[in-house]
Amino acid sequence: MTGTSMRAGDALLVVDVQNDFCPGGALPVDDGHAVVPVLNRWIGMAADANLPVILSRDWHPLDHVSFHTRGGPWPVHCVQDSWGAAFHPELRIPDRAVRVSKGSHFERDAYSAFDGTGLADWLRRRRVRRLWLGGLAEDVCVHHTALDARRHGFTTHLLLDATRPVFVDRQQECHRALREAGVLLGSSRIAGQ
Ligand code: VGL
Ligand code: ZN
Repeated sequence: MTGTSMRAGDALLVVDVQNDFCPGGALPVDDGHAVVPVLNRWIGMAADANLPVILSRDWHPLDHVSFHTRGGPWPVHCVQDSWGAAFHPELRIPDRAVRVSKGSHFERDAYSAFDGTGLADWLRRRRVRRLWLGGLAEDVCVHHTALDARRHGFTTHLLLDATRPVFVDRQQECHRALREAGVLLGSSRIAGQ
């Protein structure tokens, strides 16, 4: 397959490609930064075709309930306005990209970019029917975002070469759950890039 496979009705959703999820960050994903060049190609394709590009970010207040300091499962990460919460500096973000922040409630975590953000309604208003998805982390926020995308009725393609897991041993189980939910697993290569 050659050429772009993005078309009218498509959008690109880039999940949490933030410093804290890359090597050197507070909650690093192995090889997390490797998703950046792959996603940059997709961002370029979407922008060229005038299709929506959405970037979600984990955006926690200080003292968030998910932090170890509060008895939560994660080290302090993606604190609002910190270096760790910033998008990876090599991510080529178009001016018109839409940013979606999540996890900002003190007492409640949000793994999905759809959780409490209004994203599904916004996509529907833009006549989006199909989503191409990548980012970090594959087994946490990308996973929950992909499941929610299906729940909201979007055709959902997860780009496996544009995502990396925190826990590699959970990857197969995650893939199974996604397939059962109807998420299409592919790579940029077979998708035309
Ligand atoms: C994430 C752990 C905690 C993610 C967010 O973006 O995958 N993982 N908060
Ligand atoms: Zn978080």
